[in-house]
Amino acid sequence: MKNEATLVIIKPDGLKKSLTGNILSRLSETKLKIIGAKVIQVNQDLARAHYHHLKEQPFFLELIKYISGELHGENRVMALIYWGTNAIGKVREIAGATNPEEADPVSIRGAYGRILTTGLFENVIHASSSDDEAEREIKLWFDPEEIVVDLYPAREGEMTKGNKRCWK
Ligand code: DAT
Ligand code: MG
Repeated sequence: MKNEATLVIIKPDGLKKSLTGNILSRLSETKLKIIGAKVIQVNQDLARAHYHHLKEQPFFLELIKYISGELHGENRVMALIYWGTNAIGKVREIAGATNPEEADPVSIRGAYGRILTTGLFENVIHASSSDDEAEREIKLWFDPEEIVVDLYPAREGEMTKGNKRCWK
């Protein structure tokens, strides 16, 4: 079996409810390796790019508010890359079904998720659903130097990228 990489996002509800430790403990049951991790604020562009496949859905705008923290007044998410054999399937299994009420009760979404009165699934974590999606998402959320394994071909860039800040 080949090694795979998969993107996990602990969404704003997970951080707001102080579930980060619990979720990381559950994910460690997979025995996969964390090869990248950071806490970031999700801007509109990233949110829309991440969920572009759902842009025709009636819940799209609320989903963007959810992942960007507007729904919870909590603009942090934790982004992680897990790596190892069958990483995508292993993480999807422990994450549980998209709908937290249909998810296995001992899965992460089954244990900690809920459905909002608006109907949006507040399901605590994101997990990549295929190899292609994982590559697209990891390249969207991480720069090559933030990952300790050379996952995909990269090129040398300029020392300072765009408006990226550096220490004084
Ligand atoms: P997943 O996150 O399991 O890959 P997805 O990519 O289809 O599922 O959807 C992304 C997010 O959108 C999901 O985590 C919660 C929300 N969502 C999906 N389908 C929904 C629905 N029918 N009603 C409300 N929210 C939904
Ligand atoms: Mg998905």
